[in-house]
Amino acid sequence: MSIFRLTTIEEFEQATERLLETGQKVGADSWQARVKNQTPHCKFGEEGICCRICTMGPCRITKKAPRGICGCDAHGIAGRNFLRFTAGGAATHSDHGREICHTLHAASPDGNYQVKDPEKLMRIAKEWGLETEGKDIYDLAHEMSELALLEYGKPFGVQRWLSRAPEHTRKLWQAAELEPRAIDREVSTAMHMTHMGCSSKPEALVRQALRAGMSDGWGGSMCGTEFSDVLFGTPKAVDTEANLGVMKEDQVNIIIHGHDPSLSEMICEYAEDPEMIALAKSLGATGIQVAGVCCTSNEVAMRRGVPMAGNFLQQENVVLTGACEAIVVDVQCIFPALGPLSKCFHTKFITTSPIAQMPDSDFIRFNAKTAGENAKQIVRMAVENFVNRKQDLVHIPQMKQKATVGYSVEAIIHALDGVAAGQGEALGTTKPLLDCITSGVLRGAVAMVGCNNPRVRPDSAHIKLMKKLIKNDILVILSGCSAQAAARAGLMDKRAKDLCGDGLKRVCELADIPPVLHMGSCVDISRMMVLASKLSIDSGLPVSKLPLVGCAPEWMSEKAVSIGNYVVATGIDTFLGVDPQVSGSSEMVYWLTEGVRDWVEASYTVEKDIEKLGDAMIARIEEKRAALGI
Ligand code: MSK
Repeated sequence: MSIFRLTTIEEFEQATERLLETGQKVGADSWQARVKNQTPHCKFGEEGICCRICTMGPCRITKKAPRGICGCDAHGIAGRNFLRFTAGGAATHSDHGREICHTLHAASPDGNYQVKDPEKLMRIAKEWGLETEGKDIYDLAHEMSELALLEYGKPFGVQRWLSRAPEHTRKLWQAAELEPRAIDREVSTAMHMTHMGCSSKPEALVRQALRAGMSDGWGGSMCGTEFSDVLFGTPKAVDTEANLGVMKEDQVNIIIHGHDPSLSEMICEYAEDPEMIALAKSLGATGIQVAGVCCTSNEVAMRRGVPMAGNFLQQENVVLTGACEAIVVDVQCIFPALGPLSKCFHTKFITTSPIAQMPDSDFIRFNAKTAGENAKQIVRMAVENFVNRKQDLVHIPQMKQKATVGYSVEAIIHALDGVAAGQGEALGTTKPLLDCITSGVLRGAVAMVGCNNPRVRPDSAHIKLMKKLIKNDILVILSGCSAQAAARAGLMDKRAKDLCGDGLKRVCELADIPPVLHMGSCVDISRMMVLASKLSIDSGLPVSKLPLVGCAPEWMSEKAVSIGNYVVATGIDTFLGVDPQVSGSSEMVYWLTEGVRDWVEASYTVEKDIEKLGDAMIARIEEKRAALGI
């Protein structure tokens, strides 16, 4: 049996240093260099008190100039910026969800996409009150996709998915006017409210920020997750590997990066095509290796066990290995820097979506109808590029860890013996998990999500917190780049149970799970909302009373703020390691860290000292336990 140990942050950094040396040889730019050039950052921007909403400005708030030209103060400016930031994130996730609905609409028995989880489709259809008896599964898929697409623009009513939430939560939402109406409407309302001469009252801006976030997590993202499962299969536990060492020196390496599984699923299919493998062999490679970066990686790792090369701040590293034949991207979190960087190597930088078009890339427009042809063209392009590799630039850090991933809500319930689960009609019960929590075997759970951010030593906060939490018998569920940090370090190896407290270790052994569970990509935080709701319904306790908190220690994107807002709005206290750029307004700080608690029984905590952030989460979990008398 091989000896297990975690990969350290220092080892991550040494590998990066070595890759940056290659970069220097070929004159490549790097995010590390750009961070230096951009530091110090603009203080007004950091504090959220620069207004660029009309051309009378930009206006910046200082002691001498406490109001912008229109008279808006720091609170209104920071509030409007925060709401616009949220709207950007909600729009992005929700548009991803919309694309998935369109892919579902294009599904057919003999087309590019099939329905891989018909039971889940039936379950959702029943939830939505549709007659399923005797209906052709593809007719049902098309009907469901049309209904889902209507959720984006319906003139009346609130999101269908809200019916999944516990009654108590729904009442809070209703009372606080947080129920999202049409998904697109909440983004439009956010943009309207923040137009010059509209809202400047922090309370109103924060309320809409929560509602726009809700239209993402309980709207667009939920469409994205649920219908991706229908199309590509609901994840179940699967073994994979993580870190740059998953790339292979003797194979064609195709890196898929972005978020939408419609593209990556097809690339994976065609990379296994015997014709493509034969072509690769004829050109001197032994095969084709597909590996992922960011959330595209999470999607295909969860469903197919495709290895994970790295997370957000590793995206340049995959090119710097000199062994990347193509980096194929769809949408979101893609550095435009990949264009010029790829030009320093033989790498093809292939963009595929009209939403994310970048200079110095080969644009192969991908769509559901032509997906097969597009994917084949991309895979061929990568394979044919193998001969252009410059051998003297090739260096793949021999560093990887085993990981078991694929923990959808269904898979978690199944692993913890909550009966049915799997792919069946009913979700099963979370009672076994609740029993572990009530008895104190598990103290609680933390949902850790989010990105990397150069403001934090990459992945150090994620890994430090995870180690601390599992040692304290707290189960950690993960998504996005946070999940990849865990996998790269080795925390998703089942042997990481030895780093846990006795209680969690026992649960890991009995359920045969790793101590940190990969729930998917950033849209899949909707899975966490479903799980929290299920725990609340099964226990009869409000979500806010469960010993459960959220955390984003290294977040950076607009999507992360939208996520944070719907997690808080669902009643889950959320801990941030990076400031949300509102510190220039004491009123905004108040509303986010205290005021919203009156509406949703939860709020934000911001703490940049990671040790203290971990302590604060554990303390909050213990407080909740004490309040329940457990
Ligand atoms: S990819 S949003 S860096 S988690 Fe979803 Fe990672 Fe954050 Fe992008």
